[in-house]
Amino acid sequence: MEIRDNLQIKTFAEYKKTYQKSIEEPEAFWKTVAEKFTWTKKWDKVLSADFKKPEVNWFQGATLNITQNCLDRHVKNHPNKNAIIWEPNDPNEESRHITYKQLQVKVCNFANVLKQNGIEKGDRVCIYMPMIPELAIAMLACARIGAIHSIVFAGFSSKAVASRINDSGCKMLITANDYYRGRKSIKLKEICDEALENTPSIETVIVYRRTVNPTSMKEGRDKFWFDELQKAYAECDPVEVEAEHPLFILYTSGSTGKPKGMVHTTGGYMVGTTYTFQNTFQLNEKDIYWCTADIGWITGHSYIIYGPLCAGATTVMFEGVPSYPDFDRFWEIIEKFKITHFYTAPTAIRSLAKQNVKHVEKHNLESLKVLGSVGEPINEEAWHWFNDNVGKTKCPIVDTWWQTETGSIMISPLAGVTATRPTFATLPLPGVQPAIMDDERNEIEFDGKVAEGKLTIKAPWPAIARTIWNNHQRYKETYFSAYPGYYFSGDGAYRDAVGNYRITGRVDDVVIVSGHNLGTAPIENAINEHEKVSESAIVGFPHDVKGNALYAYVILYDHNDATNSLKQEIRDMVSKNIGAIAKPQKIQFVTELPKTRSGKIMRRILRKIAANQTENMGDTSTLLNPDVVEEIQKKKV
Ligand code: 7RM
Repeated sequence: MEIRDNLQIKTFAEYKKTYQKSIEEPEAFWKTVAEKFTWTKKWDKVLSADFKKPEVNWFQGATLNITQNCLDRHVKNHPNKNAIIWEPNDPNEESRHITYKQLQVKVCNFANVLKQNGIEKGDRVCIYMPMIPELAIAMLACARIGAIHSIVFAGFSSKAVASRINDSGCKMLITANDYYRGRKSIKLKEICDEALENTPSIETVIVYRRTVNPTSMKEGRDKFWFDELQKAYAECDPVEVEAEHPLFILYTSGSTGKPKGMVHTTGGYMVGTTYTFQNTFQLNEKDIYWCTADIGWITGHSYIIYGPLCAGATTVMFEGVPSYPDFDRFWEIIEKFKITHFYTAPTAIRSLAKQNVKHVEKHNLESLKVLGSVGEPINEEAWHWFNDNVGKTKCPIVDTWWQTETGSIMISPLAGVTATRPTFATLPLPGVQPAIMDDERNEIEFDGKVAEGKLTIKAPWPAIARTIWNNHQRYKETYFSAYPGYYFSGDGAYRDAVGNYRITGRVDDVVIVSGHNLGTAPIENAINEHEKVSESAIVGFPHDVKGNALYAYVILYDHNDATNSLKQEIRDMVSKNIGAIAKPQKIQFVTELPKTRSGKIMRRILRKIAANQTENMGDTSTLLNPDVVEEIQKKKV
């Protein structure tokens, strides 16, 4: 598979034709795509699946190694092309350019470190590292020998690491001593040491020295990355694995209970992420692609590493934050590397849009061709700011809807090929069959009229997660029980008269007030329509009479507007747009909402505050802004 081959859709007519074929003859369609890849043995059957069981198998009987597709193949064709360009947190530290050849050597070298420490095919390896090339090297080294990586975002707490290690029984932990993110120093090894007090399955810890600071090491267990490399060969043959062999586990938080270890397998995930990468972003050979996500999230797995590298692209990795040393860091990096494709999150766009526009104007962004957005619905204002100030109205914005569970992009414009529409993810990628379900749980078939309801997918696609680690029952209940025969996304969607999809938000946040099911997303939308409101979050809290009542947390553009009369205006607005039943009982003006780094509001925390159940807040270390929790609590109404 190379960047531009005849699988890249180039016109709207071609999209239509390809989409039709992918739906009518899915096996024939995906076979053509899969044939572009390197397999050690071809499949006996392209697809066998049953969403009722549920069970999904792609390319059964085939064997492969994904690193042959993202490394060896390109080393043959363009060894000196940059695979990874890395930008450090500190702009005065040197950036690193790693070619495909160099990356292959580093991956193979480290794969031997894994082997010499007893890691074999099928073993789980936990990776807990900052955004440095060694994180990519560690994950690819696992894939090289068929070990299953479980990457834990480096912003997570020791408890979060320990519970993830224990859930999947990891034998090894790969980490760094410490690092800087913005101005903040993070002592990663110390966090690991705390976690390691309760992780009996870990035999070895490999520590990469990111700084020269002293690091405490436990004799017999902890080993430095470089010491181990010295002892290891540079060549390592790829281990042949079955198409359905697990490639990685990635934990995603549920609305309740412990995180779910989503299991992604090798063949389908490779085909799905690469095909969607090529078609969504429409890269050319010389383009420089930058996705600002952390590799600890699915976006980083699929669209910093596996998709781009399998396609032979140059992918940029950034260690820092958008605000350090100043709010122009993103724009500076785009100028520095002449980025052509820039993929980021609405939360980042909104926070940068709040800054003086001079930060953007200071930099030459002419290299940009395509912009992308992912993680949450992008509001109209943010969309236009991005389009006008960053894209200078010349770059299509691909608003990509997908999930940890889907593995690859599901609904999105194809850059420059299909039309964009602000706030709409628009059309499904080939092979993806979305469906909208009504309140009676029936599908609302597309008939040229608008529709709104719950978003499901009615046929398997190659990169879907196959199970939850050690808990297939929970997989079935969470995704395949609400609508038998369909995958339920947990999101709501609106479909316009020509078939464009707009994601309206999570629907699992439903509150029952006096027996009425109220989705929180539409109420938030109504509140956000007030000109003084920048953002809001609605949760339910127990109420003697109504069962539940609604609590609204509201951010204003100008906090000085926080008055009782504004509260009344907000209630009226909800009344008018949705109905009196949806009027929030309590409204609290806040300056920030608790958010994950990918921009998702943590409603779990807001629910606890509203219900006065603040003794046990649970793990708040996944928050971008943990301090905000106390602030909100203090001013509770
Ligand atoms: C890729 C990722 C998944 C949830 C999903 C949605 C929301 C993601 C969009 C979006 C509107 C988008 N995986 N979401 N992308 N909502 N428009 N383009 O974020 O597992 O972390 O989150 O994110 O609610 O269900 S995730």
